[in-house]
Amino acid sequence: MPTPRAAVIHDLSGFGRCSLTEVIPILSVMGVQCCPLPTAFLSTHTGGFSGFTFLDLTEELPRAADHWKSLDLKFQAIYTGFLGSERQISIVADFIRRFRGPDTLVVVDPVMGDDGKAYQTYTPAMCAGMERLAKLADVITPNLTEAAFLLGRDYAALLDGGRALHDEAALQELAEELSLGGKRSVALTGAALAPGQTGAMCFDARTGKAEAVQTGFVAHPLHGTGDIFASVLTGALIRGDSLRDAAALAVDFIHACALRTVEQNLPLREGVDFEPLLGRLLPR
Ligand code: PXL
Repeated sequence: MPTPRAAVIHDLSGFGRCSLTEVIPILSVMGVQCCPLPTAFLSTHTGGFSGFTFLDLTEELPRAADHWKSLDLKFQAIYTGFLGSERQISIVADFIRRFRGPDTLVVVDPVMGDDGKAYQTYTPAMCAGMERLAKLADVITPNLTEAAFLLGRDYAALLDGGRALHDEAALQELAEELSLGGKRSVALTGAALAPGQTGAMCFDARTGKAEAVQTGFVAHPLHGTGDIFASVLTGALIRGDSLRDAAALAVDFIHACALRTVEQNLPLREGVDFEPLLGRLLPR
């Protein structure tokens, strides 16, 4: 079988593991050729660092897309993440429309924020645009903050003062609501069925069912775990895993990476120490 190919639209942050520095090794080890379209180059990610540089690559994206079209490139998957400007929303939407084939899997990770707040470089207009972009997806992977933004709800109200956090039925309902009436699958991250756990609530548009996958919660603010989740999920979906199995692989992998990061007392803003564990994702 030819090696499957994924176009990945995400930023390249030089230090502090996240986005393309996670997506490329993860997809590669899972047997997927990763073709990156960087949305911006940053010296570090924007969480926990100040003074980072930010090179907006908006102008480059349509030029690169035109070149790829002239080469008639085909992709088994298109996976989009952190965007660098409001204008990139329509550019990325165009990319999806131009390159989506009948069997192309479109994963939109609606990267916008965490802990109820938008990331430093995200404006309200970009967040509104992300909601439109996510309508093109087969699968979305929001965290709870991004779920609130996508639904236009207040984060605190969405969590119902914390009650919704450990309520399986409420999380199932939320994932289903995010599916827009079953039009897209949803892997809602940061969904915990009980204290001391974390994981994802998955609504599978193919089966119409919502099911949680859980692992132990490592109680530290770790960076870049959402990008690892979406990368492992995309790699596993490309090789034919179900949404539930793909999400289970992703949460177990992140749990193992988080544990070794915390055990070694590594600086949390540098992201999880995932490289030594990449072998766990090798095709079985
Ligand atoms: O992990 C999400 C992410 C991706 N890219 C950049 C970020 C963040 C989160 O802070 O700053 C540049």
